[in-house]
Amino acid sequence: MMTSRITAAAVVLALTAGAATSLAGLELTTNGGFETGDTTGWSYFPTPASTFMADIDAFSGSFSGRLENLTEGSAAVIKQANIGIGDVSAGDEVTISFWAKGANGVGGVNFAEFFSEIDGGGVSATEILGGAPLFVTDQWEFYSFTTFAGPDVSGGVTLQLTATTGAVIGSTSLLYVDNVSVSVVPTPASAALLGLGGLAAIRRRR
Ligand SMILES: [Ca+2]
Repeated sequence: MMTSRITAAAVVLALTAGAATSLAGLELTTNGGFETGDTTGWSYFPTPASTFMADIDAFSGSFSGRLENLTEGSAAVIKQANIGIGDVSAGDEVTISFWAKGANGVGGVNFAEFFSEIDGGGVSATEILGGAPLFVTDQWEFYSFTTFAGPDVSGGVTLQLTATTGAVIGSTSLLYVDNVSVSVVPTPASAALLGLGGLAAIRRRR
């Protein structure tokens, strides 16, 4: 599986490099650094005892995003939802990165997930970035993932971050994020098709 993934990435990277002078991506997020001082650009799905706010405990600039969930056995969720409509195409290479820290009590975890959205509802691909919880610590750390847009992104793409608690008394989850970025390197049609082929190969092997 790793071989397929690397090969697909290499193919798309090589074609993209040949077609463009720069690999700099197009940024899709709004207020990824929370410098508006509020949660503009973010969708929030609370639990009975969760909070989401801009916080002055920032990695850079003046604010970060602070998501805390104190309800056992639940997930508080924030999203950059349905971003990049018209800018991201099927098979495009997408890089997701952010700084994060946090504190989790008794089974609390944090996930970063990436969805390829279909216009009108549903998804064409979902991925837990890194394939596991983020394992945040009390120090700011950098997280970066490269993936590919799914076969239908007519509804754009979504980055979802969670503060997920376990179903045990005292389970809590606190997540700070800053400089959240979702960037796409638009690919020529031929590269997008090859990228899709690579994705299909990866999916078949799962
Ligand atoms: Ca910031």
